[in-house]
Amino acid sequence: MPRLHPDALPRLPSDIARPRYPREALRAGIVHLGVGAFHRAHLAVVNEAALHASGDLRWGTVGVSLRAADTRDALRPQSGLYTLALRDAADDGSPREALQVVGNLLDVLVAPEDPQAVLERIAHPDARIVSLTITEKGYHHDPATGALRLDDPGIAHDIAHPEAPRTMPGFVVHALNLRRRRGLEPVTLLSCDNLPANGDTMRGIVLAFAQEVDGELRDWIDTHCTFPNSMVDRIVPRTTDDDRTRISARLGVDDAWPVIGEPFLEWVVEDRFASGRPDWTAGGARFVDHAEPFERLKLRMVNGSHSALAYLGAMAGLRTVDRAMNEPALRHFIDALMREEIAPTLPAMQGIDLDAYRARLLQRFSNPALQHQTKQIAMDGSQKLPQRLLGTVRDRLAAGLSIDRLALAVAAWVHYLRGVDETGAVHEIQDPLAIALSARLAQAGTAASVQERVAFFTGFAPVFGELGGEPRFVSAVAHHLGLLEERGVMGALAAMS
Ligand code: CS2
Repeated sequence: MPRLHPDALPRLPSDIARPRYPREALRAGIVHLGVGAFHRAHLAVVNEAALHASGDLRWGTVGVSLRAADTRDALRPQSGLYTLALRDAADDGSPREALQVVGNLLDVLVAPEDPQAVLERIAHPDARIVSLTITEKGYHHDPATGALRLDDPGIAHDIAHPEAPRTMPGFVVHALNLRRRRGLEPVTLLSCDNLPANGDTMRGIVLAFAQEVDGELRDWIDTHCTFPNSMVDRIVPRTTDDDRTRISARLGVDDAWPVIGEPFLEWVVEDRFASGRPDWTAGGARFVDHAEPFERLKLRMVNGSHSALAYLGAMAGLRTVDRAMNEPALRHFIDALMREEIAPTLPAMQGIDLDAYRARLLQRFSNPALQHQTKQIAMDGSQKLPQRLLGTVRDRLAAGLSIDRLALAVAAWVHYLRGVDETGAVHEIQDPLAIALSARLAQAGTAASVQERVAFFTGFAPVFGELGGEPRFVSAVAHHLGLLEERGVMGALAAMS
């Protein structure tokens, strides 16, 4: 089968959407760091709609992979084109999908191969927005406090090597230095990761790094660049070989790396852009003055319950989120977790009906056409738990409210860290703090009771902050971990309802 390529666009089946603007005239107004499946199924798609609506050709995208070359290797022969497949189930339960070939990704740079090319791309006069989806660990921060870890080896390396950085803060700050020296316009730094106050967090990290390089650079960035907060939401499971085969067959050409997503999409962005922006409202984005309430809603409701489902589901041997949702006890638990413990911590928001939000979320998690792996969501728990579950725990404890269901979710993470599920299948702990976590667990394991083990484990400040010293938290997590160890996931759920 020939490869997906601009020359093949006119011959695609007529039901497949495709770029309708002169791609060859696009300029790279956006440099996107972390050009993975999520970016290609979310920001790039919204940007595509804006291009179609406005015809403003300043806003093409150059993607950057900070680590692997696989996306570049798949997409360069396709001249950056790829397919988005939006999947859900028809009324009879059969999977259905709508396909769109997306065109605004012009090129993909692989940072470790050519760091200079990445610096020059961000320092290019055409660049106006640097957007990011690099996952939580790409920020090299302390998950509990949000502060840049100056002792991180990658950060220490990058402070000393302006010409060949390796980390996001290194690339961004050294490239901004080039822009400043060359008298170029400032840029907007747009974090689209699942971090609390992602723009403010990014700003803190960039300014802390810049301070190490040059105080004047720090002040220039602070005065001229902007860091809008944003909330992004679309479930994007990892692409499988079956997806590749099925989608290529429908296209009639081979797409080496299509991306899969649910039809649902939300993007709420603070309207603070240093050097202009596309009109992303055409693709469903909403511009607001303050995104923080939307982020909190999303991180706690969507991601908090997603992580709970992932750890409980994975330990019970349930491979995908929809299968976990098919277990009545788990579905009931997630519904009650949101209704009773998460939703009451959220401020009232105009236009948001929390019951409807929860009902739609249960439906989204049940989408059988996504096959979203519980173990994919289970990754990087140390980076995710603070904003997904622990903030809610803190708010409830401060108000003297119960944390029973939240504590089971946290206990499920600790249970998952033992590396083997209830069916005996072994899983690797993929987490930037995996070594520290397993060392802590091993040390805690020598103590006598589950209470003592949890007290020791939750003393791990980078994740738990001061919560490890909170007896109500430690007791509740220990209670549930004890049940999980004795009776398994279903037994622990049964003991709760
Ligand atoms: C998931 C998210 O992998 C994960 O940790 O919880 O990627 C989730 O699917 C998205 O944030 C939904 O918007």
